[in-house]
Amino acid sequence: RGGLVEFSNDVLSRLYIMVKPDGVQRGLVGEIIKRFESKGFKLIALKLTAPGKAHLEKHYADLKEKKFFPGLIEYMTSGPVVAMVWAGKNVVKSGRVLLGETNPLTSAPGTIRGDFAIDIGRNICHGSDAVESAEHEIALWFPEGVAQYDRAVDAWIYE
Ligand code: IDP
Ligand code: MG
Repeated sequence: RGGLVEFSNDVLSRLYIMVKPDGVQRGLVGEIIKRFESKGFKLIALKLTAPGKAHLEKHYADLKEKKFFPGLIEYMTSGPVVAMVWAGKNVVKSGRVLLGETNPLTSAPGTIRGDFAIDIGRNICHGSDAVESAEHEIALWFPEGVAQYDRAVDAWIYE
């Protein structure tokens, strides 16, 4: 079970999660990690990093025509972020549910954004929106690669 050989939605897949600068400043790193950890997903990469404008423009390249783009890049470069990769069954879809909607005000209580944020431009945490974008983001943020290890507890999480 340690190897992640398939990357489609219903089987083992990988998700890029990033605590944004406001989440780091507000002391929510542990809380966000805890939710993915206690759900049962496996942490395979983690770092605190502040890569700068060009890197964030690549990360959000699909939004560059939006009028909020300059403000988004300014926000995302306003302090360090915590980048991580989580692995597990259907982790992209499930992770987006844990995260909540883009707008925290309409995110359900119990979700990360629903519980800890108010404004769309300060929504504390990023999560990839698809298996393909997750793989793209993992390559961008972790060119050094991610860990591969077996977890004995997986036998108690997966049937
Ligand atoms: P997502 O983070 O839920 O996937 P996206 O549409 O991919 O949402 O947008 C990326 C990020 O851009 C959002 O998380 C949010 O920080 C920011 N953003 C999106 N829409 C707006 C907006 O209308 N005003 C300000 N910031 C926005
Ligand atoms: Mg997105």
